[in-house]
Order: sequence, then C-alpha cells, then structure tokens
Amino acid sequence: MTATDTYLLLRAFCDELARCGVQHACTSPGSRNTPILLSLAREPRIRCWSHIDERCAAFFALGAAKASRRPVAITCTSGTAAANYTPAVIEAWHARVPLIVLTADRPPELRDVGAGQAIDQLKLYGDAVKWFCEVGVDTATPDALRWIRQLACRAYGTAASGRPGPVHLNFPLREPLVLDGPLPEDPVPGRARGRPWVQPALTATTDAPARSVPARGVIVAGRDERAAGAGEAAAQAAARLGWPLLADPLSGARHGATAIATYDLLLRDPGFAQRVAPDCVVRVGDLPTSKPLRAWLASLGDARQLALDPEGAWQDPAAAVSEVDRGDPVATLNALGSDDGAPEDPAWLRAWTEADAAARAAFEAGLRATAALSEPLTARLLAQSLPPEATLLVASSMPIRDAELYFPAGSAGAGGARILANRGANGIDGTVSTAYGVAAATQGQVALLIGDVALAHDIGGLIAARQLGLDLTIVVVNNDGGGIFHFLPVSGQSDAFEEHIATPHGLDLAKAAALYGLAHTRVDTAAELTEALGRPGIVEVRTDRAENLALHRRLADAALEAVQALSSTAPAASPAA
Ligand SMILES: Cc1ncc(C[n+]2csc(CCOP(=O)(O)OP(=O)(O)O)c2C)c(N)n1
Ligand SMILES: [Mg+2]
Repeated sequence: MTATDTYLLLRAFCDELARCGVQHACTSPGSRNTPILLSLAREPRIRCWSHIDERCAAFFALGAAKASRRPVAITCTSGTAAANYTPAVIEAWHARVPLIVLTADRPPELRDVGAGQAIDQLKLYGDAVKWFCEVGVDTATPDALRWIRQLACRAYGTAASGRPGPVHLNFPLREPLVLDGPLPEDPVPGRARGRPWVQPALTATTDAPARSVPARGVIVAGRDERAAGAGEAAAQAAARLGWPLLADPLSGARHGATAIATYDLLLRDPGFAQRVAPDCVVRVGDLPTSKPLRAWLASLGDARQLALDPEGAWQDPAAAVSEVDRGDPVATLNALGSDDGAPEDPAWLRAWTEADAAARAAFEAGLRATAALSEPLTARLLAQSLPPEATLLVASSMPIRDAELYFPAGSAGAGGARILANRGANGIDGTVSTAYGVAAATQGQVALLIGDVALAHDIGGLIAARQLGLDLTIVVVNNDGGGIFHFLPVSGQSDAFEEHIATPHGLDLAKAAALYGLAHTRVDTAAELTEALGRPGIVEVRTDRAENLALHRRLADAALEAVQALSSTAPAASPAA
C-alpha cells in the first residue's frame, strides 16, 4: 500500500460522497487523518469547515445537517480526538440527524503495542451509530476502487434513509500519509452524468387511504426537522377538520386559526384537561417537551391515538399510542376526513380557542406589566421580530420551555422563522457550535437563544465567528446560573443548591465576546433587544433567577384564573364517549 493507493481510494470515496449529495464537511487537524482531510478539502463540490475542537466540529456538522437536511461528513485524527465526537454522535442518533463520521486510525500492527495516540476505536460510539465499518484501505485495484465507491454510497444511504442517523467509518492508515507526486487518473471513474455508483434509496412515499375521523379530535405536532411540509399539512388538516392544533414551535405547524399556543398552560387545569378529552389524537413529529401535554396524552385511556411515524422513532414513553402509520405523513394528513367530509362540532373547537384567547390575554397583560426585559418576553420578542427567512436555534433548559409556552401562534412555520433545537438527548452541550453549523448551511439570518451556562459550556464554539467568518446573533439570557433548577424540588436544598446545582460563574460576557472578536450589546428594554437582533454578535439580557421563577408563577396563575373564569369551556358531551 502506497500513498498513491491511499489517495486514489480516498479521492474516489469523496467523489461519491459529493455525487450522493454531501455539500458540507468538517475537518479537524491531525497527522493520521491527513489523507482523508486532504481528499475532502480537494473535492470542489464539498465545502470544508476547519475546526480546532472536535467536539465543536461534530456539533457544527449536526447543525449543518439539520439546516440542509442532508448528511454532513466529519473527519478527525486517532485517539481522544475521535472520542470528542461522542456527544454530538449521541445527539445525532437520538435526534435522527444524518452524519458520516470518518475517523483515522493506526493500522493493526500499531494497535495495543504502545504506539502513540492509539486507542480502541472499533465501535467507539457503540449503539449510537446506525452502522460501523472498519475500512481496509489497501491497494487501489479496479476492484478496490469500485468497492470504495459503493462504500461511500452505502454510508450516505444508510445515514439518510429510514430512521436517519450517524454512521461511523474507521480508516486504518499507514505512512506515508502525504503524496510526493501527482495523483494519476482514476482507472474506475464514476458513473456517467455525475450519478452516484449506487443511487441511495431514500424514503419511499406512499398513497394514504382516506380515513374517517370523529369530530372531537386534536392534532399534536412536535419537532420535525426533515419531513418538509408535514408541519404545514398538520396546520391545514387541523383547520379543515376544525380540530385544535397543539403544535410546539419546533414542528413548524404553530399557525392557523385552530393553533392553541397555550396548551402547556391550559392542560395544567385538571377541570379543563378533563372537559377536553378527545376521541382521537393524531400525532406528528416528536412528542413536544410540555409535561402537562404528555401527562394529558397518557391519561386519555382508550381514545384512538394515531402516530404518524415514517422513521420508526416510537415517540411514546407512556405507551398511549394505539396505531402507528409508517407512510408519508403529508399524504396521511391530507387524507384525514377525506372519505366522509370534515366532521363538525363547532363547540369542540370553541372550548379550546376561547380558553386559549383568555390565557393569551392574561399573558400579554402580565408580560407588559414589568418594564424590564424578562425571560418570557425575550423569547416572545425573538419569535415576533425575526424575519420569515431566518432560522432560530433554541437551547435546552428554559429557552426551549419559554419557546413552547410563549412563542405566539403564527411565529413558526409559514410566515415565521424556522425553529431548530437539539432535543435528541436534551443536552446543553455543543449548542453554540450547532448554531454556527446551521449558519454555515442555511440562507438568511441565524439567531441562537441560549442560557449563560449553556454558552459557557461551549464557549470555545465562538471561535467559528472569527475563524470561519460566519454570522450569528447570539441572544444570551444571563441569569448567572441554571435558572431551570429553581423550578425543581432541589432548589430547597440550600446547603448545596447554589454552588453545585445553580452554578453561578460571574463570567463577563463582554470579555468573552472581545476574545473571539464578536460585538457585544447589553440590552435592557424590548426596543433595545429588537434593535440589536439585526446584527451578529452577542446580545446579552440580564435576568434574575428567583425573579424569573416568581414571574412564571404570576403569569401562569393569572392565565389559569382567566381560563377558570370562562363558563363556556365545556363542549357538548361527545356522542362517541
Ligand atoms: C451536557 C449537559 N450537562 C448537564 C445538563 C443538565 N442541565 C440542564 S439545564 C442546565 C442549566 C442550564 O443553564 P442555562 O443554560 O444558564 O439556562 P437556564 O436554566 O438559566 O435557562 C443543566 C446544567 C444537560 N442537560 N446537559
Ligand atoms: Mg442561566
């Protein structure tokens, strides 16, 4: 095996990745992965983004894959470099994001014999990848070249099809690792007209049979980053059927006349939750974060619950789903109620929309009662101010909860920014890098809503602004610690709460911004925030954790009171109940 063999094989491999549709790759420096890195960087159809930190690189790739809805390749050297990909690979597995992980390794004779930077990389990511392959790169015979072209297509197809996710290819590479002359022509050029060696079979669409559905139904829509159109189809089906639409902002479906943006709050009221028990639930996308919604779905007994689940994701921790449909969700949603016309029970929808209107009015009044820029108001203003072509990444912890509760209907999907989040494993890690990856692979403005602890966790990700020249508006809600923990029983453990759970750090974010060459703006009012949103850099909103807890409680109490005051929330008894 010579360097020429290695490079011939890897050039063919990268050629096939590009033919399949890979547009972005992330590289991290090292010696052992030089042949993979150079082959990717020399492939003109693939844009390579250079990263010092492999953990950031993998999260960046995750963001780029989410934004572009295509597999993204990543390559790093051997040893702990490859281990640093682990958190993002796990997130990609759970969130079903296609990644093609290309790790370099020592050849077999240098493993477990004291050679440097050699760890056991076989199946390094365990069950968090869809496929592991130990790639024996040897002599570049015509047979081997055909095989490696097929291998690239297989990696792409496996990552992108069915239940999408990461694949791991481990490449043992022998020295010499660089070429000392020009690379000859490929004796096995790819197929004619730029076709891949093997056309990857991606999702098959199916015709959906017409389904009759009852009048008292709801649609529950959650995170759905790939099935473009499912959110819109959910909103249209809800409007056609006169069903309330309980859509979290990640679904792209939270709009239209029947969208109930305050479901998290309404379903906290046991009386309301019981009155609006439906005869049928249609679920699309992941299960929303809201605990009251999850508890309500789990409490519905024998009500028909149909999950539209083309990727086999089994989003049903309470085992409440009674039917699973693996077909194209858009086709199924369009076919709902199409055989016997849309069912009608105006009182059913009115029970929901009146309660929603009352809750929203109470929220609005409560949010405007304080002059300071609160956490809920920051989330709401962000949703209202970003242009429709923008993309917003929302971090885990309170930002994602505030988005679910306070983003108004109409702010996601048609007419609103696209909303993304790392909700596969709910980590706070890698969020800055993910957002820069989104910025790399999308048109239009990209913004990030993030807490201070999550920002501190991935502070190194800010290097992308300077090194890769990418623009991102980072809205940091800085409450100096993990504000979410104030909502949990652990907040009462005063001996250890602040130091070990809330973890205040006192970081001066203006200095962090300066280190990475970013603009920093501290904003205190709604007008200042909306003004600052138009520019890249860090926009810091200072809040207080204890006050935030009190505000959330005040808003929820006022809204629940308004809902309970409604006398007309009870719909007519269901004939099917
Ligand atoms: C990698 C990882 N480590 C720890 C956690 C547990 N965790 C959840 S929320 C949180 C605090 C986040 O604080 P911040 O980003 O400031 O948001 P806030 O709660 O203040 O809104 C932590 C540590 C996690 N989800 N992921
Ligand atoms: Mg915080």
